[in-house]
Amino acid sequence: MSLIASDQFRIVVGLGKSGMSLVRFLARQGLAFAVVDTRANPPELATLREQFPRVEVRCGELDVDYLCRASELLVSPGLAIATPALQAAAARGVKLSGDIDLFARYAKAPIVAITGSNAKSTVTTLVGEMAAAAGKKVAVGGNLGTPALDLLSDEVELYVLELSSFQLETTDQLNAEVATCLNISEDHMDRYASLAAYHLAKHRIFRGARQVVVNRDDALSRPLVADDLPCWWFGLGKPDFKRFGLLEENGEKHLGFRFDALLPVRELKIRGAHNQANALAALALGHAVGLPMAPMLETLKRFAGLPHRCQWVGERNGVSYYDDSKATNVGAALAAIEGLGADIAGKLVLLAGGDGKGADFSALAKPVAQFCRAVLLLGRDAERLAAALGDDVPLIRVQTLEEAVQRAAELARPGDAVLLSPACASLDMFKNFEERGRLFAQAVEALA
Ligand code: UMA
Ligand code: ADP
Repeated sequence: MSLIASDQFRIVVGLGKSGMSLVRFLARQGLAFAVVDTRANPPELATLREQFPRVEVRCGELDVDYLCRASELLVSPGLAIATPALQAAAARGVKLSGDIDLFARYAKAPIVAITGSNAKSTVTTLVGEMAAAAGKKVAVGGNLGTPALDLLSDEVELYVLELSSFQLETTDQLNAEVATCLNISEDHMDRYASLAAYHLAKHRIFRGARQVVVNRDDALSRPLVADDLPCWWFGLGKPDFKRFGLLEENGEKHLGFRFDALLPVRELKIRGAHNQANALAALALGHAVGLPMAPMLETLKRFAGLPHRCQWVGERNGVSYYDDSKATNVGAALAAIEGLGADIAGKLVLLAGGDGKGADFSALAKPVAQFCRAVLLLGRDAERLAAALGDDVPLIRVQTLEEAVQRAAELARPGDAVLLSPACASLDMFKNFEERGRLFAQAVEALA
């Protein structure tokens, strides 16, 4: 049989959440497609077979000749664009694309697009809640929650998307109304050859953007865009005409814009300097799409943060316990150690380790020495972490999270805080970061 590429035929690569949203979308549009996945039994296989029994599915190793039957491969974020079979198909003229690119082609309402190494979910949720408080019909999703294509609707007035570097790899033109890369620090170094390659993927978010929001305190967040593109800044320094920042009024620190104090930071429920930056970023994004200030500030006063992000989960014998299981990279753990460490009377007992994704942990050594009483190490990369942390602070190896919590409770003194902020992904020991956080909270609950 001759394998003729047809511009009518697409192949969805990957049958997880994104793949299934692609299937639903293509079926709705009446487009011809098939599905492949390298896994023998991808998670959505049963759902696909039940809901779309006529769609062809091939599982197992990717077959380049088969891929070349399509004019376009719609690649799930879990598979790197550098995968040899995908590159071989691309070399034979097949277009590589993804769900976000497709979303951008069909979305009719403006898009607020948010990426960054950390704070994406917090800022995305905040902007979504601000828009809803301002009375907009807003749809929020992407890497967080609902896959982007499932959000598409003619009713929607504003899309707020959290986008990962994985999703941006396959995104050609997003054409966001406003785009931001909140911050850049090392993450996913098991997928990217260098920080520069990761940075390049993230910055694809700015393609076709009409306005940008830039973090004044992180040079790597600054896009290469035309000088006359409207640009709003945020940062922990003083505000000015184009910049959201912090200012003192009546001896108190406030969120501010231009020359005005907007809200005392003590009225924020989310704590720490990094969360003040997040609040300012959300204000800048909301301002760019014309949200009024009053509902945005009301939202900031109400928002208590997302679970597993420096979340207070209990107190025992004068020691507070914080679940920061979402700290799956070094930058996030640094923010928690420095933010919480500076905020408490005592010291931190840190629980860290897991799948380090090839990261360099050395930046943790100094703040750990400054703020920690001890570190409990677990998971696959415990020894790599130990080597990076040195011997300024006692390092204790444990096998389970329960053991870590028990040892931490013995070591902590009143006024201290026990912080789960692993600087690593959870997948070597847990289903996901949520499960790791839940088990941590359960172990705290079980303490005498
Ligand atoms: N996989 C294969 N073979 C395939 C396809 C996938 O082995 O053919 C593996 C991948 O390597 C990966 C896993 O399967 O380990 C899942 O990949 P997927 O592309 O099927 O993932 P989805 O279920 O579609 O979920 C993805 C995002 N996951 C990833 O990018 C790994 C989800 O983000 C996102 O919520 C969802 O799309 C909807 O948009 C999760 C995530 O961990 C929360 N994201 C990373 C992060 O936040 O750090 C980027
Ligand atoms: P993401 O979706 O990018 O992973 P989250 O809002 O879920 O972002 O937060 C992930 C982790 O990053 C959490 O551990 C959180 O405490 C930490 N974090 C939140 N804001 C910041 C920030 N501005 N800089 C560094 N780390 C942050």
